[in-house]
Amino acid sequence: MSGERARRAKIERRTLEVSISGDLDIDGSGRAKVSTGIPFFDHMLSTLAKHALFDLELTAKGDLEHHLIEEVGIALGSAIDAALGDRRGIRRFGSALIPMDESLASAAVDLSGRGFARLSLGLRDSVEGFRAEWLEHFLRSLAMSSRATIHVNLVYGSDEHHKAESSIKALARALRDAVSMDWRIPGEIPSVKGGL
Ligand SMILES: [Mn+2]
Repeated sequence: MSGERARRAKIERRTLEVSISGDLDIDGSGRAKVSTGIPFFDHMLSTLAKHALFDLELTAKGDLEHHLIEEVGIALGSAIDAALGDRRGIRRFGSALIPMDESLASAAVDLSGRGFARLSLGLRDSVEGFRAEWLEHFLRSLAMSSRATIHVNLVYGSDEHHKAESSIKALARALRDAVSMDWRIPGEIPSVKGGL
């Protein structure tokens, strides 16, 4: 339940290097239609939407994969920020501990209004052609532009695919809680400062 305002935002970002468009509904049910031209990145974005219960449509084209990943992070984070509006009545915090086979990852989110990321994903090799450092780069861009404090840590794991996927699932599940409306405080800003 989100009150009267639909918590949706258009995704629109064009630079000389990339072109990104789409739609985000943070009160969705996890339906994703994602096309970035990078199969493993599509898999991670769809997984994020699925477990955060975001409806996400996103198409991205660009010159270099590195540019694309960074700009998608910025575009999606900006859409989350826009969909959240003034952040009244949200739960604000979320955390999760998620396994995937031998891998275990933890995530904690504070929709604080301050972009910050502390990431330790333990990725060493590329996954399906997706470079190890790209996932952290994406998450850092997402944290900054969504104005969220995001901590993601791999507790342990050995399969690179599982390490990445458990990390994204943990973040998704934490985000799902953090963006949810808290029925006990309708219309209230969950901060003693009075603003997020
Ligand atoms: Mn997978």
